[in-house]
Order: sequence, then structure tokens, then C-alpha cells
Amino acid sequence: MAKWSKATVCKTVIRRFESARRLLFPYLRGITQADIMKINIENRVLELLEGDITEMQTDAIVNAANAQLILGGGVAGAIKRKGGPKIQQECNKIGPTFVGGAVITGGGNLKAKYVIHAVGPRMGEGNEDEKLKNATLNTLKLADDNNLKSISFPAISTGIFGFPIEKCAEIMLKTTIDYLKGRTCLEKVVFCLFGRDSYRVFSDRLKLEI
Ligand code: AR6
Repeated sequence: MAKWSKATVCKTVIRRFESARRLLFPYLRGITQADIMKINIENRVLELLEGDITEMQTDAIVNAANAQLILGGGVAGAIKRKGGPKIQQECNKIGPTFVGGAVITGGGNLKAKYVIHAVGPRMGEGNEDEKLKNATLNTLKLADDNNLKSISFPAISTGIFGFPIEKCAEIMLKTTIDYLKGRTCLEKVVFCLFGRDSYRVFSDRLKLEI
């Protein structure tokens, strides 16, 4: 029997290790990534995940809008790029709304059928907490008015508008949990958080709320 050289043994071990690593990687990644959290409230689902909201397949996704309903950057920019010009055209017909308000348009080319444009506060304008609560609540009510079963929220106001994400998580989660305890046709509310840090802030807050 031919004796293996040290180099051949090393190469074989490395090759075997490599293929085992490749095989196990998605599984290991899956169990180490805490990137989804689900709780039940009165048989309705509240879910947190890390991702891009424009990829969500819920009935509606929520845009972090401004009162002029002009789609700028951040979530709005991503919606504009993927959803096409129709969404802005529909917003123009609706016209300006108020901070804390929410309006609905079609979803254009997005996977979601509708976009709910929720106007959060800009940090420093005053009464921000109340306005963020109203934007969340008005979005949920508008979803119900349109018989929607599922919606996805971003962390409203925490990007360009500069609102602290920890406070946003507290307000938006509390408002949503209270709402899901009452009468609603919503079956699922998702918070789609952009990046691991935002996800962690929301999941830490949700653990305190349950
Ligand atoms: N999916 C999910 N979350 C996202 C995505 C995405 N694709 N992109 C950004 N975020 P922002 P605001 C997160 O700035 O602060 C626009 O110009 C982001 O990391 O979209 O309410 C509008 O037209 C942040 O945590 O909204 C308004 O004028 C959160 O979404 C203004 O910005 C909100 O960030 C609204 O500012």
C-alpha cells in the first residue's frame, strides 16, 4: 500500500474540513442568527425580523413618510426605486397630510399590494412621542379600514428624522401590542428592521413588554 506523504494527508484533511464547513454553514448560521422573533397576542402574530421592507410580502408595507408625501430617501427612497413612479403619483393626488397621520396608496411594482404612508415626527419639532404613537395607531386603523390582514412597519422616524431608536421601539411596540389586544382584522404585524443593531433594539424591547 502506497504510503501517503504528509502534504497529501494535510490536503485531504483540509478538503474534508472545507466540504463539511460548506455543508454545515447555512445550518450553523441559522441557529446562531437571532434574526426573527414571534409572539402571539390574542391569536394574532407580532413578528420582528431583520431585512429590507421593500421585499416584504405582507398586504401592505409602511413608508416612513413626510407630511408633504414626497418620497425622499431611506425607506421612501427604496419604495420609490422598487415600486415605480405610480406610488408618488398617487401621493400627489392625496396631497399633504399631518404629522402623526397615515394615508394609503397602491404598492406599484412592490410585492405588497398597498403602501401605508405614516408620517413620523422630525426630532426637535416638539411632542415627538405623541406624534409617533399617533402615526403608528393611525396606520393600524387604516389597515383595518381597508380589511388588511398583514402589514410591515419600519422603525419610523429613526433615520433621516433623527428620533432615538430605543424610544421608537418602546412607543411603536407598546402601541401595536395594545392595538392587537383589541378588535382588529389584522392577523399579523411585522417590524422589518434594517440591520442587526436595529433588530436588537426592538427584540430587547419586546422581551421587556411580554
Ligand atoms: N427597509 C427597512 N428599513 C429601512 C430601509 C429598508 N429598505 N431603509 C432604511 N430603513 P428613514 P425617517 C430604516 O430615514 O427617519 C425620507 O426622505 C432606517 O435605518 O427611512 O422617518 C422621507 O421621504 C431607519 O431605522 O425614515 C422623509 O422625508 C428607519 O428605516 C424622511 O426620510 C427609518 O428611516 C423620513 O425619515
